[in-house]
Amino acid sequence: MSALPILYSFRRCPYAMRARMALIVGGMQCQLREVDLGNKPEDMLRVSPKGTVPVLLFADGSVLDESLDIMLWALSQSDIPAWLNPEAGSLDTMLDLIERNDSEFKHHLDRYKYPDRYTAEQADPLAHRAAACTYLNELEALLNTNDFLFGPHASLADLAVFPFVRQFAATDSDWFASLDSPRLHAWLTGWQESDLFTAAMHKHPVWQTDSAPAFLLA
Ligand SMILES: N[C@@H](CCC(=O)N[C@@H](CS)C(=O)NCC(=O)O)C(=O)O
Repeated sequence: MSALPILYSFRRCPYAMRARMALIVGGMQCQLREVDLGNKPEDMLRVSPKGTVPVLLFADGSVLDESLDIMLWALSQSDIPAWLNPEAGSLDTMLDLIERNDSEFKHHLDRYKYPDRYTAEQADPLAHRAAACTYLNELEALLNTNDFLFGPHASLADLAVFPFVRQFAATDSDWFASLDSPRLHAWLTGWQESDLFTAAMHKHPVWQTDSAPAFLLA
């Protein structure tokens, strides 16, 4: 068991969610350490001083502390359903869409969901909600041709983007349901109800140095 990688995670963090989903898809067993973001473990900060989750620490001491790097590593270990080689695109086109999720869409999502954190900018949450729809409309257009973002099967892009769309939708679920985006609604529901997401959202108590090991894969 000591050779297993250790994943420092936070259940409700969208970056950690997508890393956990990719690790599960890749069949990568890990020791899971649920982190209290208000009281981060020193063991985690020692290997990744920037203090964000997820962090994946390997037995040889190497570290991946960006969620996308963890996903790419996990899926490349066992890319059985070709999550990195979608039918309707390429790794590069997926990475472009993910990059825009992580910059443009996340920018608007944060200002829509947490306007109190951006009072200095005088952020108008509804203006940011409207701006975020440009990205969501692009997702809807992609989903018009296929059930998933880059083809008839799920891919890296679906996993990477879904937790952020979920967060956006939950900010005002009635308003989101009123959008004329039937393909996006179906895609989001499918992911929210998936066995993969259910497995990734398993609850673990906050890790303490004397906790018994917990594992990502049941
Ligand atoms: N670029 C990083 C971002 C990770 C990130 O920002 N995670 C948040 C939680 S959702 C975090 O750990 N924030 C630090 C804090 O709240 O102290 C990644 O993709 O892994």
